[in-house]
Amino acid sequence: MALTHFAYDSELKDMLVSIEADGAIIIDNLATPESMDQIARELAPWLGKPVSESPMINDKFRGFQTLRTSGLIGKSTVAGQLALDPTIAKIIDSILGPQCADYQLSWTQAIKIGPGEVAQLPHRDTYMYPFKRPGPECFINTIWAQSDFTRENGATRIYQGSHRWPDNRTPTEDDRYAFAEMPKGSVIVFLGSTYHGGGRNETIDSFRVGIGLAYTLGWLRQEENQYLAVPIEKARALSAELQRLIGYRVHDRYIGWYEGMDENLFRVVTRKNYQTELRGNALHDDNDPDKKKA
Ligand SMILES: O=C(O)CCC(=O)C(=O)O
Repeated sequence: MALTHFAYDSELKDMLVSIEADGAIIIDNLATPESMDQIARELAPWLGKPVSESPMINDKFRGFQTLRTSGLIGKSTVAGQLALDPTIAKIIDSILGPQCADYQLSWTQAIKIGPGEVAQLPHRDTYMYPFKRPGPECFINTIWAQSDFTRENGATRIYQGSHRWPDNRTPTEDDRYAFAEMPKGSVIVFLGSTYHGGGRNETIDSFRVGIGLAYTLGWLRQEENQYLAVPIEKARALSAELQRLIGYRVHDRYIGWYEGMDENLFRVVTRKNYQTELRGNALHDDNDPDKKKA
């Protein structure tokens, strides 16, 4: 089944219903083609290299025909604008909000899949967090189409409904997946627990460029170390909103403080009565009835 596409001004509640059903949605043309051209220019010093000089290590998971660069908030002003997109913010807030006082940016990566690349191993972005699945979300990813995403050039593959799979269920050959086919400027939003992977690039000359920006709970360690990834002089020049988003703030009064800190950091929004239902992974869950039987 194809993924559901929304217009940039669609109702939030409709988008949330679709994410709950499929684990992913596409919002068409949320960014302008001009901003996508600008980000391409900003990232050209990294993405313009041959794949053999990829700033990130090429391996079986990351692909041998794929060029990647991270630390995007320090490299591109457009990446910062996309990270703060108000439509995305409402979605993230609705899904991660019940688990935290405020969410934060976790991972940034531009991914340029080149001709001849094979399909990436399907995976969940939440592997490194030992919470039991299915369950409340701790991570949401967005991949913006800097180029058109097509089935042929490596559009992300999404296993619809896989966010409901238990921990011990992984994709098999029989599982069907949808392609995140979308025009440049569109974005796919998917849950951290949704199985997905970069697609195979069957073309001889077309590159698929995605701008990945993922978010996590404000109290959880970010996947990418934003304090090191964004040089401090660049971080100082960001807007206060973006500084907070990448982690320069205190979560709910007590996580992330330091002696001599700016007291304004204490003034971040504190969500009343948030209460996470995240629990440890089933492998370590003493309350799991199946485990007791064994
Ligand atoms: O490039 C994509 O479409 C997905 C990439 C991805 O999931 C990853 O590298 O972890």
